[in-house]
Amino acid sequence: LVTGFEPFGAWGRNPSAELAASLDGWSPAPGWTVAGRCLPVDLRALPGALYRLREETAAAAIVHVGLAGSAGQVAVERIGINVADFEAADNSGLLACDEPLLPGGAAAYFSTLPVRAIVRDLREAGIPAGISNSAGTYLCNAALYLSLHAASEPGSVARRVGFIHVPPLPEQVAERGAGASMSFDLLHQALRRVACLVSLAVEQ
Ligand code: PCA
Repeated sequence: LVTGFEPFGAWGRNPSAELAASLDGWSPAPGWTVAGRCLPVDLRALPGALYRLREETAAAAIVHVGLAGSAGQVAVERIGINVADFEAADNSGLLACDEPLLPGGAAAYFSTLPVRAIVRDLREAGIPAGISNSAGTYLCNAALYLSLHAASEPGSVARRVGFIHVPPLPEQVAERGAGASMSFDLLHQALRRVACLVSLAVEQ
């Protein structure tokens, strides 16, 4: 399962959802097919959306993807934390403040993607990438934390779960005036490489 997010805030486009859609149906390895889906930028709707996608796909691996306006490279997230604390409202108008995602839940979960191997592979392919130690405290961190929590429960079929933040597209940065960007083609290539590595990691 590869997910992106719908547009939010000042971003009229979200490349993450377009990337997920562009991978839908693609086979990264024999016996594997990507389900590319879109998640809402809505904290109250997110747990249900994640649950339905787990039920629909029974995915052996989950790679969430989101837009990070300030990212200068493909950022492979290392950790999801048990907090929602928004600087701007989500698409439902909710402005969460110091809210646990799961009251009484673990403080944090580490990504179970091979984060170091992914970064190494992308860099070797000429794609700027790095490990990020914070996915923020908005919807992206929420998706990472909630999916890692679900994967830690008995009976879960998701063996590898993680999150990748992508920079905005060049045309998005051009509109705003300044900042780093990466082309859709390069991001698409990056996610294909990630899907291959993750399917291999599950089979190992
Ligand atoms: N990025 C936001 C939420 C949706 C998205 O694509 C984030 O980084 O939390």
